[in-house]
Amino acid sequence: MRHLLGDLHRASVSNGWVKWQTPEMHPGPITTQFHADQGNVPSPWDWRHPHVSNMNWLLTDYTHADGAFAYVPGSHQIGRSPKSQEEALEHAVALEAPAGSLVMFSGCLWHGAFRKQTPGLRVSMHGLHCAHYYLPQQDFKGRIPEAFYESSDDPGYLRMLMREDEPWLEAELDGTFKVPRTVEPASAG
Ligand SMILES: O=C(O)CCC(=O)C(=O)O
Ligand SMILES: [Fe+2]
Repeated sequence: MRHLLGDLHRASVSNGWVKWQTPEMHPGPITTQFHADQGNVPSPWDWRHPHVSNMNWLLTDYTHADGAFAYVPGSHQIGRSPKSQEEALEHAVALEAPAGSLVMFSGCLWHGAFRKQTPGLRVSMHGLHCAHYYLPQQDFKGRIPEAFYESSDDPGYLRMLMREDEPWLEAELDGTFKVPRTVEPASAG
């Protein structure tokens, strides 16, 4: 994540994905539609400096038939989202990897998932991280129990991910109003 986003970055969202056999009524070869995770940022993007980056921790084996992550090699350098599903599907490949693998990718990469043709579950944990200037999807600050930090091998890094070192968006800190002002309050003289 430091390589992709720089030393200072934040956790945006952390969630678990559970997929089961794709029902016959679902059309086409794809379940998760092709997208880039920073697709809500206007393009063109500087692919050398992604706004977000993702990690998928695979808890079951990924094969094409098991509904693997699908991605377009080299698409992270195009600098925009796919214009259509077909544009991405034409060049998409399956990411096949055993359970326990950690898949890391830039927010510029075009990706989705192939339909799951087999019974059973596909299970993964996804952790989207974002640049320090980007609004995270979840507000972790002040919500993580201290014991969690104490049990971490790298509590400083975890605190940074959770924005514990960031002073903004607090109405008050040490009795002082923290929101930046353009006009001095009357009481200041
Ligand atoms: O595995 C999938 O279904 C897609 C994952 C994805 O889009 C993501 O983690 O951002
Ligand atoms: Fe995604």
